[in-house]
Amino acid sequence: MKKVLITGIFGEDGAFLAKRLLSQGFRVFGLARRGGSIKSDRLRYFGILDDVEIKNSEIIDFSSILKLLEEIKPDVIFNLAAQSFVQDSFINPWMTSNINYFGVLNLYEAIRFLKLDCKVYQASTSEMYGKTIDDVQTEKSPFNPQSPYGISKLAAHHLGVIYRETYKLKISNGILFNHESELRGREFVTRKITSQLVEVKNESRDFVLLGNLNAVRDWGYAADYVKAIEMMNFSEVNDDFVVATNNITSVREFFKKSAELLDFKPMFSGNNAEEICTDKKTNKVIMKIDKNYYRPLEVDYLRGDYSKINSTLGWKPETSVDEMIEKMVSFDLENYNKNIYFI
Ligand code: F7E
Repeated sequence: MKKVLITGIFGEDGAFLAKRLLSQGFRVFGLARRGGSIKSDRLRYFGILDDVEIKNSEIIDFSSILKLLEEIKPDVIFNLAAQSFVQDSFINPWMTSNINYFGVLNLYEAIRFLKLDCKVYQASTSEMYGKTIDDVQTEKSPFNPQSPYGISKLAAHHLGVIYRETYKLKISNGILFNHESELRGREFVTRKITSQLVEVKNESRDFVLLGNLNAVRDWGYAADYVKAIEMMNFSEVNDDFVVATNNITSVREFFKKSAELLDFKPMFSGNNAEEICTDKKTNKVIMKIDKNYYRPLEVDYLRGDYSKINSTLGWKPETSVDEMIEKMVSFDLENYNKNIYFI
């Protein structure tokens, strides 16, 4: 039975991936930081917490990750462990860099030291493009990160390329654009919008407070993207692939679509920090701007071209942004007041 190690197993992608791999008969190990089990809600939600072999380890501690790899000797590693909240990387740049870059360095060095013949997937990100100049981003587009998060991920991305070329490690970098789902943490804008609008609907919240409504993202469905991740790590190819939908939606449009699904009649008025959204049916304000949610530096626009992974591995997105919003809103409606947070 093939042994798979997933770091970051308690996150959105980790849970979707563990579920897929367990159903195919793999032995799945999950790296968890000591005390991190408070985040095990997603695995519990899927009913797979007892099927995953959770190992306490620290990716930022070389001896810890070395011992873990020596013990498990995985055939396949998915490195999803990260400080993944861009806003937080401005507040905690050192910790972000430590986990997102030095953690990856530790992992590659441990593999090299132990001479493990394993495949590795590294979670790269569209945040590496940062300030974009082209309409569409491919694997060849210039990188211009706009946050400590983007820089840490770009450094890890380049490290993967170097270790692949120099030491022949079987590394693939997946440049994943934003991917969301019912399992997304509520600090990210999509799930914040769907979950808080449900609260507004149920009158336990007055309105949603948001930052920059003009930001444009290529939002895909996490379960689709996890399929892409799996395809990369189970193919003979070791390369870098963009995973995206090639469709774009602004934060304002995402809010509008979510509000309409909840039977609001959203109407936007005002400009910049004074912009509000009113429900035309009731004349109630359902969204206001809070400048605290503005980023010190913003990534305005991202749109990915997934042609390479499509032609090489046959992957394509299956869920449209509208279908995804429907899933998220339905989930938040059904689970309103049930204390399911997925932190
Ligand atoms: O922000 C704007 C915000 O935090 C999206 C991570 O998974 O995807 C994610 O990074 C946009 C930004 O995701 C609020 O300024 C407006 O422009 O949902 P987000 P992100 O920063 O794009 C990439 C691919 C990753 O790799 C990351 O790990 O929405 N925005 N108002 C807001 N964002 C938040 N969080 N909260 C607001 O109130």
